[in-house]
Amino acid sequence: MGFEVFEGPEIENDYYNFTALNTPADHPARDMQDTFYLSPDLLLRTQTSAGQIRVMEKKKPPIKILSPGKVFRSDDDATHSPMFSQMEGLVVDTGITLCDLKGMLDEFARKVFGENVKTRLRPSYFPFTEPSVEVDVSCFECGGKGCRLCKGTGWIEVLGAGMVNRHVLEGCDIDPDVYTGFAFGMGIERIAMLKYGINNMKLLFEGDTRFLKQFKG
Ligand code: 2U9
Repeated sequence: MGFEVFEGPEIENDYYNFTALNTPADHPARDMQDTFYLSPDLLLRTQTSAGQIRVMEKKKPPIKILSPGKVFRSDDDATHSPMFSQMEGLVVDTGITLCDLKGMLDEFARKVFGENVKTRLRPSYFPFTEPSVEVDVSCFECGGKGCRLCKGTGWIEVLGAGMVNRHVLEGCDIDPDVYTGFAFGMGIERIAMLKYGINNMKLLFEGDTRFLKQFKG
């Protein structure tokens, strides 16, 4: 689809991880429970969007980047790990709309989950996108009729996305009255767990060859 891959640093400062992403100092996402701080200003990035700000500061639109990498959050149970992998994407240009996002997501869903899979957007909230959406795919197990995997709803949540908040563009000296953009983010392990029916995220990090063998070839 013509994305350039960009990888930023795993250690970030407060500005790139939070402030530049329209997350004010008193926002709950900054809570010490979620973020691993190394000093009052330095932290382990909680999202790869931190690095994408650096791209927007240096390069002016058109921007079309994918940002894969490890992120860190103080969260630990069967479906969460303190270190996991994200894939985020960002497209900024003149005339970019939510329709462009939906078209790209439809193609992504078909390639990853199967040709007959559809997507739907539900309203959500993230500080860095407005409007924000959660993205569901039609259940690839039952075709949307309702089963155990989709908990009878016919839909499975796979990622978050939205139109880049104008404050985020302004902070990078990009005029939000001229340029618009969409962004999306997903947890790669979560996508793999759904696709391969894995019930514990730790299995993906332990390196047990009895588990890994199933992915050979
Ligand atoms: C810039 C501005 C905005 C990236 C986005 C999400 C929505 C999202 C979660 C998915 C599962 C994080 O790994 S997760 O827990 N992410 O829902 N991420 S929009 O938005 C950006 C990116 C870059 C400059």
